Amino acid sequence: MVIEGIKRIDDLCALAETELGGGAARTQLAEIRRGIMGPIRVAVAGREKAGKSTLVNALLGQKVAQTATGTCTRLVTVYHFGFPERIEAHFTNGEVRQFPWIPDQWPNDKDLSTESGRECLLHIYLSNSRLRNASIVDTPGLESLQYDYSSRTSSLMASAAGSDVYGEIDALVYLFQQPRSDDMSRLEAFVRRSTGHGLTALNAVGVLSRIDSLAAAGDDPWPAATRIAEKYTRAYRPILGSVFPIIGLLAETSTTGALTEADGRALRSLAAQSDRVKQLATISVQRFIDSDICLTPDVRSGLLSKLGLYGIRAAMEILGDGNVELSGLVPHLLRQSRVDDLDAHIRTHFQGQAEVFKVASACRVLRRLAFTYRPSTDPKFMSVFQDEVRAIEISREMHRLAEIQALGALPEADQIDPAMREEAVALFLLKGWNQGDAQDSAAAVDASTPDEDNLRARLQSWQRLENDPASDYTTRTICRVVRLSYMQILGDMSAQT
Ligand SMILES: Nc1nc2c(ncn2[C@@H]2O[C@H](COP(=O)(O)OP(=O)(O)OP(=O)(O)O)[C@@H](O)[C@H]2O)c(=O)[nH]1
Ligand SMILES: [Mg+2]
Repeated sequence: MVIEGIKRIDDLCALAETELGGGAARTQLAEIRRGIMGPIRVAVAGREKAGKSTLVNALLGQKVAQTATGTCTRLVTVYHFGFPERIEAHFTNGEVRQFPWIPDQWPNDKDLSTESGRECLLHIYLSNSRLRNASIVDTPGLESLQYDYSSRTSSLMASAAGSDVYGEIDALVYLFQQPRSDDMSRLEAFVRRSTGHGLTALNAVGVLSRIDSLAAAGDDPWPAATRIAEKYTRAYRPILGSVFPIIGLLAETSTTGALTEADGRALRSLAAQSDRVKQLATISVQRFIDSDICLTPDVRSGLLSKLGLYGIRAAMEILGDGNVELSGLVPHLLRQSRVDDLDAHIRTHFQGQAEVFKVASACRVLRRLAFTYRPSTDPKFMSVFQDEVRAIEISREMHRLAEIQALGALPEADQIDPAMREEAVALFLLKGWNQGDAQDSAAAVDASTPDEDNLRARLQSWQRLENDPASDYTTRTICRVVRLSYMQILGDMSAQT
């Protein structure tokens, strides 16, 4: 289903392309059109070395993003479905350079710089069917530039193709590497910068990454990981839909088919050693590297880079009984990575609402373009442009987004009494506005008397609470959304009679 807002945005961009001239504005309009017609764009962000690129590879089932122990991802990189497979570097001045996609061969620094030192955004097109329903955006670590946190974030985002890259994403996966005392303040700072990007618990989730390093070798990291993830899910609820604990490395190795037959043989010969030898050799990474256990140093370090110590132990345990083949080992490791829960969340909660999120992010970029003064642009056009952006923003489809967000905020709105909260849930969840059936909508709220007077009375009580100076921000926001929902129903009812 293509919602009407998408077509309106595409038409508006086509019109603006001729009116706003070339350069950065044109690049942004092209970016909006590409984004609005394509699948949802999910960004993976977080601290340096949190395992972002590893997770990107795991989600794609293909080792495309570079991963390393030193700082690695330096440019925002968007992976799209497309053919021929290629890399496009989009520069801030509108210039686009193309390179063939050859695995493990990236354009060098010279290819990706200009005389004025402009940065670029990389678009990589791959014939990977996992990209059909969601494009994935890999980002540099939040501390990879040497500014203070907030300005660094904004300059990082603003540097991407002359636009704010977070205006061009529709959903976010935020990685926490290890629980740290400043996680909350960092995420809050990130979200403060991103509120203009419309990230809410609906289209943002957290990931507690690299779970295998949470416990000492030989101990099970999952009880602690589950406890921390639950604690973070509660603490971050208004911002993140949920926090998933995962072992990204195991996920990447399993989904990308990185384990070779030779790895399988090496793991099997490890598994055949006595328990004591195995235990001693895998006490620590260093011990495993230094040990003289049956494998060459190269094979040992290869296994470590694909599985980590936890993964090697897990594989030995699975292979221990001698009946499991390599093909049987991989699904076990994938399950142990627990990436499937995150994958399912992205598919149901992000892709399921993709159209609404895409219109919302396109509107945010269009709003900036529409309200930027340009002496050479026809003022009459600018006023039409601004009116149309506002009209799309307050259209039914965008109100749906506000309703979904308000629904997410209701549990925290303790200034709203339980009966009114229940009324709002019924209104948001059951309201049949999408089909424009006002009677059904009204009946969802009040099955006994779905008449106009009754709805008006309800609308007024929400309005009173909205205008009450004692109401906090969340309460006022929810009241406003409910009031507008009632106004829509009333408008539909009068249109139908
Ligand atoms: N043991 C273990 N290592 C991991 C895991 N996830 C990633 N790594 C390793 O950690 C290192 C950094 O991973 P990346 O995916 O490059 O991290 P990043 O967040 O993209 O790093 P930057 O792009 O430099 O910010 C790599 O050597 C990965 O193999 C994990 O779950 N467990
Ligand atoms: Mg990276």
